[in-house]
Amino acid sequence: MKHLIYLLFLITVVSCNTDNEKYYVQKVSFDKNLPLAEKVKIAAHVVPSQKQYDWQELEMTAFVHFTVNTFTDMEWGHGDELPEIFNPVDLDAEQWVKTLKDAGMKLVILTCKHHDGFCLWPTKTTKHSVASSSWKNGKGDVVREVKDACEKYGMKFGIYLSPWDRNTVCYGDSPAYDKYFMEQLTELLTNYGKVDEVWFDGANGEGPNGKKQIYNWDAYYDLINKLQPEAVVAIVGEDIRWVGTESGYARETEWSVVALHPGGRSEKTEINKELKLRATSKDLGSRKVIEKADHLFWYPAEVDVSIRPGWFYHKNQDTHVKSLEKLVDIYFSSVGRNSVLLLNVPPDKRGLIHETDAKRLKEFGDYIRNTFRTDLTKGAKPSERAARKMIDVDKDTYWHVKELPSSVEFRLDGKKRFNVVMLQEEIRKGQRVEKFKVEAMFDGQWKEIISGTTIGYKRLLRFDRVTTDRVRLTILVARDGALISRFGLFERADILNDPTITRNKQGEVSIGVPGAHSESVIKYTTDGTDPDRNSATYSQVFKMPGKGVVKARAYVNDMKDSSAVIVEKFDICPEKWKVVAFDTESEAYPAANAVDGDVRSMWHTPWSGDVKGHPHYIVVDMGEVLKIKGFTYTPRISSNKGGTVSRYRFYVSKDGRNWIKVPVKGEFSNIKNNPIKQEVMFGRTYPARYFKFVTLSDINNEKWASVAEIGVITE
Ligand code: FUL
Repeated sequence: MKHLIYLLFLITVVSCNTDNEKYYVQKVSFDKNLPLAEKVKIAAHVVPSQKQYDWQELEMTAFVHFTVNTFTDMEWGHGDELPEIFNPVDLDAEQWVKTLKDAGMKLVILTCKHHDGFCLWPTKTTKHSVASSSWKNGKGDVVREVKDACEKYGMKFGIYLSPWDRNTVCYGDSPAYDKYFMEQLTELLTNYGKVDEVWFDGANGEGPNGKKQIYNWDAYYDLINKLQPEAVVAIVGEDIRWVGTESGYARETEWSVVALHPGGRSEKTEINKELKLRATSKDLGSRKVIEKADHLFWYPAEVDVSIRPGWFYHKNQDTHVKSLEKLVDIYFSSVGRNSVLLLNVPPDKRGLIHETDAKRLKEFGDYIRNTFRTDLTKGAKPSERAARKMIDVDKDTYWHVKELPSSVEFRLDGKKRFNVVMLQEEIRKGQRVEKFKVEAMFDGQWKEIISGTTIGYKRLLRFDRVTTDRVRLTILVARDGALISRFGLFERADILNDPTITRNKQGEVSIGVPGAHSESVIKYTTDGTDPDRNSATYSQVFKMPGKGVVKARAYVNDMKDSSAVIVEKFDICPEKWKVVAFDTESEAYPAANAVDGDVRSMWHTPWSGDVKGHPHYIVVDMGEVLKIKGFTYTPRISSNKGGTVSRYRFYVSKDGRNWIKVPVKGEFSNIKNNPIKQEVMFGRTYPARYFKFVTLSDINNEKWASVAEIGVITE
C-alpha cells in the first residue's frame, strides 16, 4: 500500500505548458539512467507551486518562541512545569507584531506548543495549557491575541506545533498520540482563521514514559490539506526545507531544486539514505547529486535563527542580542542566498519584546530599507535591448539568455558608487544559473568585481565600494539557458561594529572593534554604569581576575556617532585553576585547554581507532574554596561540532575526595542545532574547591567528548 501511495506521489507530476515548454510543479521523477544532460534539462524546469512562490516572496519572516520556558529559564522544558508559572502580566501581542512588521517581517510564526507540551491556547486536549495558568485567571489565549494582532497589522500568521511532546502520557503510544496531536492541529487550523505556514520541528526525543513516537505524517498532511490548503508546511513538511543550521547562514550555492526527499513520510528516509542526503548535507542539488537521482523536488530553504543566543528569552542574554552588523550579515547570507529568513524574537516574562531587541530590530529594518531604496541601475542603457527587462520595475519580465556564456553591458546614468549587486531569476520558470560574474570598467579596463554560483529567487553580493559608469553581467553556466528578472546595484552604509570584550586565563581584559572602524575610540566602565564620552578611554589590557562587569561603547566621527553599549559579565577567572585528573586526552587537544580561558582551544578525547567511550571526566582544582551556584560549558567553536556534550553529570568537593553529586537534569537542550555557551544553575550554593564534569553522551552518539571551556558561576 505504502509503495502504491509513493508511486502515485511521484508519477502525478503536474506539468503545464507555457511557451511550449514543459514545467514540473514541485516534483518530478525520471529514469535513473537518463543521460546527465537530459536530467539537468529536467531540473531546469522544476518550478514552485503557487503557495511556495508566494512564501518565497515574503523574504523576511519572524518566529516567536514563548512558553513556560520563558518563566523557567530553559530552552527545552521537561513537560513537568506547573502551568501556574505562566503569567506574562503585561502581554501585548500588538507590540510584538508591530515591532516585527516595522523590522520588515511579513509573517509571524508562534510556538503554540513547544517540546514541553504546554499549549498557548485553551485546548480541549489537555489541562497543560494557558487555561490552567495564572495569566488572565486562565481565561487568556495567546494564539488568539497574536492572530488578532496579525490581522490588525496585515501580517501573515503561522503556527509551530511541536510533534515531540514531553508532557502527555500518550506520547509514544502511536495511534493515541496521533489522535491527540491531530486534535490540537484541528483546533489551531479551524478556530483562528487563515493560517499561512505550519512548522513541524524535527527535534524529537522521548516522552514522559521514555517512549518514542512513530508519527503518522500522511494523516497530518492530509488534515492540513483539508483544513488550510493554502498553508505551506515547513521543516518536517513537503513545501519548505530546513537550511540545515540554526546559525543564520544559507549555503553559498543554494539550490531550490534538490534531490533531498521532503517531509516525514517513511519512504523518504529510505530514499535519502540511498542518496546519502540530509537537510544538513553540503550539496543537495548540484549536477553530481542529480546524476545519481531519479527524482527532484522544488524544496526551498528557510533560515531559522534567533536574535539572541537562545530561542527563548533569558534575562542573562539581554546583553547578547545580535549586533546590527551580525543581523545584516545574516540578511545577506539568507535572503541574499536564495532563502527566506525566519528570525526569532522571544518575548520576555512580562510578555513584551524586550527594549534592546526592539531597538535592534528597528535599526535592522531601517538599514535594509535604506540600502535598497535607490537602485543605481535606474536610467542605465543596456547593450542589448531585451536586457532592459532586468532593470525595469516590472518583476514579471526577464532577460532570456539562450546562448551561454552571454554578457550584457550597462552604461549607467553617470558615475555611480556601489558595493552591492542584486540578481533575481524568474523562478516560476525554474532555477537555472550555476555561475555568473559582474565586471566594472575602470580607466578603460574591465575588471571583475564579484562572481557567484547560484542565483535563484534572489542573490545579493557585497564587495568593497567601486565607482564606475559601466558594468557588465555575464551568465557563464546555466541549466538550459537563464531567465534573469532583476539586476540591481546599491550602496550600503558601513556599520560601526559593536566592541568585543574578552578576558584571558590571567584575568586580563581586552576590548576591540572588529571591521571597518577598528580605529574608533572605545569608552568603557567597570562600575556597572553605561559608558559615555566622559568615561575612561580604553588603550590597553587591564586586569579583572574576579567577578565583575565591563561595559564598552565605540565612538567615531569625532565622537558624534557611537555603537551600542556592549556588556560582558565575568565570573572568577581560571588563573589558579589546575586540571588534576581526567580519563583521557588527545595529543593536540589536552585536558588543560578546558580551563585556559581561551575558547579557541579545546580538550578533545581521542577519536580515531579503538577509543574509550563515555563517560569521560575532568577534575578541576580551583585553588581555593568558592561558593558556587552553577557552571558553564562552552562547546568547541569550529564548524565541526564533534564531541559536543549533550548529557552530563556534575560533582563538587571541598577536598577532592568526598564528592557531592549536584542534582541537575543533566541535559544541554538543543545543543546539537544551537551549540552556544551553556549556563546551568544549581538552585542553591555549594562550597567547593574541586569540581568534576562527567560526560554521558555527545550530540552524534559518538565515543568522544570535546570542551572548549568549562567555568563556574559563583555566588
Ligand atoms: C529546534 C528546537 O529544538 C528548538 O528549541 C527551537 O524551537 C528551534 C526552532 O528548533 O529544533
